Amino acid sequence: MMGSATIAYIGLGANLGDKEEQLRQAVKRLHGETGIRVERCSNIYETDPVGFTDQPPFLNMVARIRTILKPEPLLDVCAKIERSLGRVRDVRWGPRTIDLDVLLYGDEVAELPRLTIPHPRMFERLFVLIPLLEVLDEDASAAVSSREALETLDGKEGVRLWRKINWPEEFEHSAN
Ligand code: GSY
Repeated sequence: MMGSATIAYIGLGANLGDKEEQLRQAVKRLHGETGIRVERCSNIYETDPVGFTDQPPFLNMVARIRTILKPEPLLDVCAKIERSLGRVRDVRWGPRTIDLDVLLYGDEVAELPRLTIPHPRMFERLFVLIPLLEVLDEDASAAVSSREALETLDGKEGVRLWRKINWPEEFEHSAN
């Protein structure tokens, strides 16, 4: 049924509340959406805040999904999951209970009214690139640029492995 679907990558981050549980819930809710299947999940990383640095560390991860949704409906689903987990539209760059960003959508390069693909800052962010490269298809058009960006960025500071993730097995046994 999802045969003609597109592979997309969602970056997830949280730095308020029970950060790991919020990430897990967000992944489960993505997978529970009609027209979305979570195929792979990166490990979870604890990461130093980028941008506004006077805030708690984040937990970040990336999910590879297969979806029949177009990019903007997919963005709407991400916003719906953020709201369902208590996110309010808050200070730009500030702390958040949960954040879901559409990083890549197939091989598309697009400036849509509400969305730019690839995500405009993803190649500058270790907290995106390190988990992304765990789940990114070798033949994705962004694979080479992502690997090059990771090599160019200074060291791997500020990104620490927090939890190994085994999707979907261990999610089936967690609460909720
Ligand atoms: O863009 C996502 C929100 N965000 C993050 C994040 O997810 N991780 C880290 N380490 N820093 C961040 N700064 C912002 S804004």
